[in-house]
Amino acid sequence: MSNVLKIDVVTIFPKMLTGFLQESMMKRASEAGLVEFRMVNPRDFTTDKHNTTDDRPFGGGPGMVMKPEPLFAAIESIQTPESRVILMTPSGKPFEQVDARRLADESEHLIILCGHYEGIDERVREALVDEEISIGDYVLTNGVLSAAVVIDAVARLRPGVLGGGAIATEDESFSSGLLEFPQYTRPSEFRGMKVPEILFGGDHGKIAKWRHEQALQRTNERRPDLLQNNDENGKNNA
Ligand code: JF5
Repeated sequence: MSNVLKIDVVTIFPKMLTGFLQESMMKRASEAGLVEFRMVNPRDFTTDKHNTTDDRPFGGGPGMVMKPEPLFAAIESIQTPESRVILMTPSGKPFEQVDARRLADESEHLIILCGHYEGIDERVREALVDEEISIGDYVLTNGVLSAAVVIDAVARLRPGVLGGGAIATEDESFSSGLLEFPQYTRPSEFRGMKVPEILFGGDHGKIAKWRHEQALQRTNERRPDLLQNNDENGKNNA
């Protein structure tokens, strides 16, 4: 079994992703051969002279709907028995860290379909889509930015992508079920603002306890909903 995650993004706006994929972590991941990105443009699968990818909704109403033929042709050209087709849409299941973890652990080939306008023809959804994901309760002009969010969250969890000692995923927010504790670096005093003394003491037990208290306090203030499934020790039992 190969360790590379193949991610195909089906969109009529591929240039919206090229900057993101060519910088930082995504760039390093693909250069290292850990993730392979491809852009697949439904417009390249049209057969009419205007390269039409959308049309007015049957039954009337505002906006445009993505036509089935170019989407079927685009997806069928890249589908394999291993691929999983994900549709980005505000009506999908809200994306969480556990979804990123599952997709990172279980996927070999992701096909991410980016909708736009009023959405896609329902027959595409029924016949081709395995899973529908939302990144939050707001509406974007198209699914490309939400695809970028999912790609980033999944790719960074693949083995080798977070290089060096940076892989501290068990310490992170949403893995522990708590928000992050405050972090400080040099200088120890900046414009009269001091770094908490406890962080200089070298007592790692005390530091861990302080950080945990800070994380609990911060979570209680900002995201009390996250504490619902935590026990008295702050351990997440969701
Ligand atoms: C889209 C119809 C897709 O706006 C989004 C989105 C928001 N949260 N998650 C995804 O995707 C674009 C808009 C309208 C289908």
